Amino acid sequence: MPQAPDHPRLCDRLKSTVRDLVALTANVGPARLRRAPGPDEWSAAMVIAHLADSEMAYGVRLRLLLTEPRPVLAPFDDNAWVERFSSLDQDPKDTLTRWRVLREANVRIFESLEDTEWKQAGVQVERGEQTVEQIAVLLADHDRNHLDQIRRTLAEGGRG
Ligand code: NI
Repeated sequence: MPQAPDHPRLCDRLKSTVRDLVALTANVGPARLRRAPGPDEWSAAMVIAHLADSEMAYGVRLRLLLTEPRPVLAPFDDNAWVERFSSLDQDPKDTLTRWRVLREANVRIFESLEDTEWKQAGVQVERGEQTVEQIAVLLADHDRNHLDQIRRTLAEGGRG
């Protein structure tokens, strides 16, 4: 069995990735954030929108897990969400602010949890059982993957 995650460390990871993304995009203008590296690839702005919308969806799951017995956790089509919603914010920095605020609210919930609450589970239609703890680990890993993606995208995007 994998080792149980260290909860305070997990909460620190969830806080640090937001700071890292703010730093990573601090000197990057909106046009460059919106530039996709290729025809079927996400721009940095689209990835940030994906992070913000995922935070909202996982925030709902988290709240259901903590207030209902074995809730059903509905899946969502992340590509369709990015296509439909990612261009609606005026400035990608507004999207980043949205992610930060949603993340801070979710971290406050994670930091408030009793040991037993971390183990509360629901059923994700596509993946089977999912616990509060798994959602926290998933978010932290998801952050890391998408921050790497943004780092690569901005490096490839080069000047301008
Ligand atoms: Ni993703």
